[in-house]
Amino acid sequence: PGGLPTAAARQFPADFVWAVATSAFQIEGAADRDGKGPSIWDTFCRQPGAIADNSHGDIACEHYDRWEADLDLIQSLGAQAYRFSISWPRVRATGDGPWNEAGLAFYEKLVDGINARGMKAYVTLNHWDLPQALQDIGGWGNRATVDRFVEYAEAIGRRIGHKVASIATHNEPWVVAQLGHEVGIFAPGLKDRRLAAQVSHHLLLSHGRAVRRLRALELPASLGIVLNLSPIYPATDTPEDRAKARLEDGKLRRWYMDPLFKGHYPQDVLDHLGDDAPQVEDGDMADIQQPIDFVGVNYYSRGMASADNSFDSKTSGLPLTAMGWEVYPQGLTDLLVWLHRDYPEAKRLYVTENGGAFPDVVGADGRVHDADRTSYLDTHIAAVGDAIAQGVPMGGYMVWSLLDNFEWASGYEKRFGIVHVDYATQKRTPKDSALAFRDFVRGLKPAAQD
Ligand code: PNW
Repeated sequence: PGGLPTAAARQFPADFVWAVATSAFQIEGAADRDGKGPSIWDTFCRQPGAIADNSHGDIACEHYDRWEADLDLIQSLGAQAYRFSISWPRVRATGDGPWNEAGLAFYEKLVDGINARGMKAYVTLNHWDLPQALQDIGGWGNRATVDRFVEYAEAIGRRIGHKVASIATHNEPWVVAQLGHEVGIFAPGLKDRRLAAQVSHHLLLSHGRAVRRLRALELPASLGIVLNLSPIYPATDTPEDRAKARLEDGKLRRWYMDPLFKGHYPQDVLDHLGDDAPQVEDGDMADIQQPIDFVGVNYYSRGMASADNSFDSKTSGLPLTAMGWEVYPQGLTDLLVWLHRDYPEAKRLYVTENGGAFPDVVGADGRVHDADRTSYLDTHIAAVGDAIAQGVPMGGYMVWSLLDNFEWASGYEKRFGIVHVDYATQKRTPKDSALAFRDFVRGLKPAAQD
């Protein structure tokens, strides 16, 4: 086994799941085929200046038509599971009217194809592509969207819930609330702090109520949620920077983890929000605190807090990815260890996304030599091994991403794939990092590979 030497020196449990991840809007294309309605990302992409290369998701990786070959590819890379998301407006165009049989059938055959190849399906219900028709009546700011989401969760549970390993309600509610409704760089592109706080509450409430509805179906699937988390370090040891780091950790991590596992919002963040704190109705907090089976952690980099915002990643001395994000594998170990220490109620943790955007170097041999991505994966998988050695109950590790794809506001310019996509021809070429990942997984579990 070659390519990931640091990771290979670590111990992983025999049932640890090695996987690759994608999301619907970023790969499917087929934006208006077979009864799919528009999502808020279809709309946002048409807003001038919203996307770096003025691109959109109409075609993307054409996964809607190429799903079978893509599943063959995932299997050939030795993945034991595939994390993907369902496009809500593909299965219910307006989020409220009739169900779209063609959309439901697409995901059912995808899951059947995953299972037929001996892999497990890890489903995400909301990876950001809310039906535009729901946005037109207030989107996640409207409490009625909670009810629509629970209906959607139940429909998916009934259709495919008995043949998937896992269902996550939301992907990265912080990103939806903050980047979508306060900073405004992601769909729906709004800039309103009070609205963003209310959105975060409705996302959490819809999570809890969807979990309760799915539990009633008595499915074999494990149920949970996926959060984007980073350890937040103070830039210096001053009391000011330490206080800033605590507040930033409150906004990113405790704002979601405290309601999920302790039944309340963190008081310091509520105080910080003041009049912008969300409206919470009787029973909401109990609904949010439904027991779940796992928390998925998406980790890309550390966070650095300085009271005067003077910290600059460009001068930190750490290597940077093409996104400008610092490469800091120790942050993943710290994050997982601290998460388990603070929230032992979260029974199992997964790394549901980890990876990096790097420039691809195509060799004379036609291969894609992405040594920096291979190194990133190696050191971060080793960091997960270090967390396991410290007693963190880890369930698996999922590479972001299987394919180069639509990287949201960055369009197609940033490439996160371990498989290269030539968008002119849709040709897939596994990069060196994909081959290293395959060899690493094979080397770890010789019995599981025939
Ligand atoms: C995640 N941030 O997004 C998403 O789950 C993926 O769909 C995405 O492709 C991947 O990470 C890489 O970006 C994030 O600025 C985007 O804090 C931005 C942030 C965090 C997560």
